[in-house]
Amino acid sequence: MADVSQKPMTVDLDPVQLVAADGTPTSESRYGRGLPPETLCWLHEMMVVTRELDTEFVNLKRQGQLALFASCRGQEAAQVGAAACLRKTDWLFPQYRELGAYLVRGIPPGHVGAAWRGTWHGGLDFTKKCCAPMSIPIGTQTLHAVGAAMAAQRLGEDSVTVAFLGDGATSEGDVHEALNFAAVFVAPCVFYVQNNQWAISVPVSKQTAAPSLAHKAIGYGMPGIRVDGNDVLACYAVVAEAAARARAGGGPTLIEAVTYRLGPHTTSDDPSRYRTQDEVDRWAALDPIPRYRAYLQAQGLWSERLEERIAARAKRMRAELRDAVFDAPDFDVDEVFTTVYAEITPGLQAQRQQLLAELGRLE
Ligand SMILES: Cc1ncc(C[n+]2csc(CCOP(=O)(O)OP(=O)(O)O)c2C)c(N)n1
Ligand SMILES: [Mg+2]
Repeated sequence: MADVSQKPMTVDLDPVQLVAADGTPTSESRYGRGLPPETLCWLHEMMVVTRELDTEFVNLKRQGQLALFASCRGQEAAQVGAAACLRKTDWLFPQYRELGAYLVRGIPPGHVGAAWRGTWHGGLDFTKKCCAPMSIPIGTQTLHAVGAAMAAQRLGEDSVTVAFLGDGATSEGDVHEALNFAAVFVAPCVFYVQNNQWAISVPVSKQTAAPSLAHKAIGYGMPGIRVDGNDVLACYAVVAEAAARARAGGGPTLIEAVTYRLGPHTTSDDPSRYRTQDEVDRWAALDPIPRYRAYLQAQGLWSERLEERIAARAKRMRAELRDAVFDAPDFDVDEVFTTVYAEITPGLQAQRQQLLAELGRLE
């Protein structure tokens, strides 16, 4: 067994916070805020662009152009901060709500649109940017992240993997297996739980009897840490620390980013049926974007010109997304069969023949 006496066995319930809700720096001294000014401004840009595109995705769904969309409104800091501190060669294993992380990775919004439009590849293009396709089956991506981390370890690479999961996902058996494997095999993997307080209509209080989701780390023998998920600098710092530990052979970390899903679960959901407007208003007052803008202002880094440049970029990207979705070609249904294995299996070939016959397309 691993030498458990060396493992940190406590988790602080107070989330790490570097910037308070009013935009002033906190007294937190374990983590630095000293990023270069251009990085500090870029974090703001990525959060604003994420929110703007998120709104465009919702509009496109309302226009019948997408099958569904899961908004990340309110979680921009948690996603942008976590993705921004990583190397481009570190693999991301998202759930499905991680628009901010995809954009930081440089995944074209049109590719995300293709996934939500329900075309066959469902985000397969993401892999070109070291990002796994979205995982609709909750928690399964954590096993993939651990497997990929163990592969990197065996190949002698120094990349890390980051599994994005939700508070609800922590109740899945798959996530237990992933956490245990990662800890026992010292896998270079970061588990990044965005605790947005809800799993569809189930509150986080119904997910665990532990003091917090981060406390589960103790049972697995890995560090657990809570971070203010609406504070982009805190998320950046905490994930950077965990990634550095993993890269140096120190094994996995379980991070709980405490945040809130300001929108519905998906475009098919009506959250007013299970949560109060009071609650939403309380969290809306903690919105990560105005908070960080106030911080940049106080640091002398914010200007009208910066905001205009960001707004222009967001407008351009919204137009690009609309064009990509409206001009998307219809995919050939045959690709459902021809892209699964290098050589099609007899069972799939039979199904393919049947479908092509029904479509009158058999040569
Ligand atoms: C294995 C599995 N079980 C159930 C579902 C149905 N389902 C879809 S989303 C969801 C809630 C997930 O909540 P959470 O992990 O907190 O992520 P969030 O949606 O809040 O980002 C559930 C249960 C699913 N997709 N996969
Ligand atoms: Mg959730």
